[in-house]
Amino acid sequence: MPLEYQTAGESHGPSLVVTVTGLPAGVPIDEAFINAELARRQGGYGRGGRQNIEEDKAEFVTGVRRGLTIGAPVTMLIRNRDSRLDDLVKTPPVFRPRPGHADLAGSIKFLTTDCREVLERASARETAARVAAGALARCLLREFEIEAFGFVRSILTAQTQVEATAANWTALRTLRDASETYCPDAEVTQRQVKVIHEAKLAKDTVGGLVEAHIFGCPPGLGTCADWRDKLDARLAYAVMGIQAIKSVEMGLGKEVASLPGSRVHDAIYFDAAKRDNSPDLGFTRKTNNAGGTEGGMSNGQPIVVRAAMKPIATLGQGMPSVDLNTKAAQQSQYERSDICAVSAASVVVENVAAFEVARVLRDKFAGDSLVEVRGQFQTYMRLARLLPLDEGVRMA
Ligand code: EPS
Repeated sequence: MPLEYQTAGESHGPSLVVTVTGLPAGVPIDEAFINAELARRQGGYGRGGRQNIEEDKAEFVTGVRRGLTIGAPVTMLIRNRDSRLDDLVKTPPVFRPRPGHADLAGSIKFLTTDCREVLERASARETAARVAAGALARCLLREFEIEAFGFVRSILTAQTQVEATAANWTALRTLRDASETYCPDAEVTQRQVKVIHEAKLAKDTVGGLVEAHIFGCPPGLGTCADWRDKLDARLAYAVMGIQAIKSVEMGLGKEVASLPGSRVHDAIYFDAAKRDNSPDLGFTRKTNNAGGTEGGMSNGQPIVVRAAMKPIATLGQGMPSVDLNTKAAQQSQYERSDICAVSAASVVVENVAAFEVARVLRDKFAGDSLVEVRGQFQTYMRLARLLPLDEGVRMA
């Protein structure tokens, strides 16, 4: 069964729910880690009043026994404290759509003039469920020493130039965790805080760039044989599906278009000392412009995904819009919201990207129990290190 997930729930409904199918039995569930990721998603400078109300926690309602998966669908429930969906006073209709939100297209789609019908499900509140799914999948990835690290690269024009590598990412994680904006660069963090504060004073909003790096992937996850299961395609699909994301890149991204091949492609070397203890099996590179995939497959280098988040669509000053009932020109409706949620988006992208890596890992290493999956993984790694395989091994 493929590794997949389905979320449900509205922003101000009773709860969010996510069901993850396709995990093998025997995966240890690190609840503290999942809840820490949920808490991180709630933070970051520039968040609105809602996060003072919520305290996101995953309650396991199916698929887990005594801290281990049992090979059945795993369902997690996250309660909304600000639950008021049926209260027409506290959640009144919204007739003046916000440019940039789902309001206009969604209300026409569902043949209503009340954007509330649409915005409750479209809300980025749903990303809590996606983070829970990704963090759960990371409990499986950890068994194979695959780790994810996400951070904020820029907010508006305040951009860090730090480079994350397999050697420095844990040190960067400490810097990130000390940063109000989740940027592993103290000087740039200060500039980002200033940018967000100025946007707040101007009743405006700001977006930015986030990056996720996934370390420890062996070569050969994903496929070159079918476009639907290419790892880079899966990552792009999943990350573009996050609220407010407008572009997704891997590695050098769009810069590949303006450089010659000799400066884009990552030359291949072999270091025998790394053959047995490195996910690249000793096939080293001095650059990682490809962002860890070639031909739709992981190539043993870190996976690097970058995404651009647009500014939040709910502006304190409003934007020119139209009343859907009267068609009269009106400013868009203001509802309590965030000024900037780029920090939160970095947590979402980190976990959403990790889920896709877990998905392709499961595609390659099937099996009902973690013991079987681990056995298949180890066999593959052993054979890959033995290449070229002699006739005896091939026929065994
Ligand atoms: C959102 C509007 C705000 C955000 C929300 C996304 O919610 P509220 O209307 O309750 O203030 O805070 O994000 C979250 C609740 C969250 O947990 O990330 C929107 O319209 O997309």
